Amino acid sequence: MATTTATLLDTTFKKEVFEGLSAFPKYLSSKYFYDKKGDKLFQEIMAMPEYYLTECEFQILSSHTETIGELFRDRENGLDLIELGAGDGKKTKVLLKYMAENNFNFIYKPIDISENAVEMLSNNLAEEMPALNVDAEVGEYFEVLERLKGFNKRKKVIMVLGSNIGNLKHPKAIEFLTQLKDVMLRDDLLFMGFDQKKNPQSILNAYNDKSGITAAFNKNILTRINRELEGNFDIEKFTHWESYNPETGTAKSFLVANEAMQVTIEKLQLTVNFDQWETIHTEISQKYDDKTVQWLAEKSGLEIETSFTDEKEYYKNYAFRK
Ligand code: AVI
Repeated sequence: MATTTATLLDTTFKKEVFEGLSAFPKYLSSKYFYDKKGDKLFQEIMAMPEYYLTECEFQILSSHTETIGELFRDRENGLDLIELGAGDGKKTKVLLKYMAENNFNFIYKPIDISENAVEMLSNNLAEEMPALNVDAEVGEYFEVLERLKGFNKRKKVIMVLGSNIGNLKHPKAIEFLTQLKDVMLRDDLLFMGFDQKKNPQSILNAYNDKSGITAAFNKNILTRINRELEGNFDIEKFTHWESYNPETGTAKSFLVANEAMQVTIEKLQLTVNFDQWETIHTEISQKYDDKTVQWLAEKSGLEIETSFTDEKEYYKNYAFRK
């Protein structure tokens, strides 16, 4: 009996890879960068001098710790600090330490799509800050947000660092912000990082480092298809390509086929033909300015309460209320 498409495409990963590689132009979602190897490569990206985002946000949280901490505080009932996409928690620890040392009554709830990241963070916090009340969870943002609706009724501070919102196109970003607004109560806060528009060369360098770590990160999506879906991509035949449009603030990553080739993906019963120089679009990393963030907030029913920036004004963290 012939396998039906529904039986064949029985996971979101399979379905989205099938759709993206059958489309013209071809695309794949950057959310699939993050397997064990992808997580490790992203850690390396965050430590690269070219990838200024991490250092800028760390500087913001370190130089405004008290103001940010006091913005979060609820002296009467305490608060729940929920972090979406917590990663290794390096930046958050600055705030957690301040809160712990200044008698905040709070629970820290880190949420990440990577089981690996959540486990490492929980173990690390248990060792470094054993008195901290941590309630970690693995899950996709949108799915976890649903569950947050029934969460404690005391103040919630939802934190999304790392300019993770930049990996969503504006309509999806508005959908995401609107869903966050929907789980917020009147006194809740949303604290979010937005990488800012700046000298275009610095942005290109951040996404096209000389050591090739970002290239390996981008290509990891093909390695993953080879391993998990029995594909036969010849990774060496693809070039990592980055573009930045200073008008729209959109950085885009592509994989470019260096020659014409045919790729088969057994588990999808799919043959993909590439012309020479054909592309797979893999990621957007949106850069913002105050006007754009204000527009996103208005579209999502949120209000900007305040914002914090670093010395070079490369990056901003905004606090929103509903
Ligand atoms: C996770 N995200 C915000 C990163 C970014 O800057 O778009 C992922 C990344 N892609 C290439 N370098 C880093």
